[in-house]
Amino acid sequence: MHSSASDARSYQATGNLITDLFDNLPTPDVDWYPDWLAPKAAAQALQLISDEVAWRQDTMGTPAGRVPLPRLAAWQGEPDAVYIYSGIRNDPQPWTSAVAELKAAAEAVCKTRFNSVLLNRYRSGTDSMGWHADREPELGKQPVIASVSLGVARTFDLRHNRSGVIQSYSLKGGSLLVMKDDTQAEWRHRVPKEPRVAGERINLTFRWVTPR
Ligand SMILES: O=C(O)CCC(=O)C(=O)O
Ligand SMILES: [Mn+2]
Repeated sequence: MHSSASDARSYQATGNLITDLFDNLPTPDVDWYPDWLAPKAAAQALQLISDEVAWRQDTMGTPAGRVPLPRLAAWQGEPDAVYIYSGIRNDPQPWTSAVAELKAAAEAVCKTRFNSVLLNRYRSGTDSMGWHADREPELGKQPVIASVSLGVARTFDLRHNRSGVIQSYSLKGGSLLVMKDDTQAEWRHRVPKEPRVAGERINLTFRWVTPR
């Protein structure tokens, strides 16, 4: 007969090992407020922002030529908050009123100032954003980025660069996810395609861009 005491010990050891593995999972430096806006305020902001923002269909270069990005976008902010990506200089559009209101509310929670916002509009579940980190030099080393979501919930994946661990959030309408500290340096993030999602989502990421 094998000793049941030794079996018990090995189960215990395995149990502790698994617990330790989970305890040691890397976690991103984020603050998560799932119910940041009341449902009515979130629905109103979605309507106002869809209507008041000058949405653009940007394109990206591929080996097969330029193709439309799978989403609409806009950039608003102070006149000196110029943002360069893919070699393109993006002068901000002036703040519109519903966007400015959300900015003030996000500044109050984050206890920091924002001088710009990137707006992304996912027209349905087939719109998306691929893996990236927001690491442009004008954002600084440890940027605070306040991500406000309106409309249907979409999955937001954060993948730890070193371990490959993925932490997923469901960014529902009215939620606020604040990414800070080493989140951009140590993680990438994306909004994957979810073809079964029918509705529209708007996301606003408020940022501080070093003025040029
Ligand atoms: O839509 C989102 O939740 C993410 C948007 C994003 O990563 C970005 O604007 O850089
Ligand atoms: Mn991003």
